[in-house]
Amino acid sequence: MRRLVRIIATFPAVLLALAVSTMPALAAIKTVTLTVSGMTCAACLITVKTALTKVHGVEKAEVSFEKKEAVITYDDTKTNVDKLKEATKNAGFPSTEER
Ligand SMILES: [Cu+2]
Repeated sequence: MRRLVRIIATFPAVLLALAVSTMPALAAIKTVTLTVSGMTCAACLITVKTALTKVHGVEKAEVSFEKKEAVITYDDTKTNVDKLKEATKNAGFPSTEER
């Protein structure tokens, strides 16, 4: 009986350890907003969106022509903001991170 109590008592600690060890995987998904310059029509938007979506690690790229910005959801273990900025620049639309 006493052993059972001990097992029950250690259970939350095991759960906590498990939660902490799986946390980096959850924290890896990030969202960044980039201000994209040079977009003059809807085709530019598609170019920027395609360029961003092609980057390995990008899950979603919402590009707004009116707001001149791109909201990108990405896995930060696979890519980073510099690579995203490089992708829009290489497509002909330099961007900067919004803060
Ligand atoms: Cu255009």
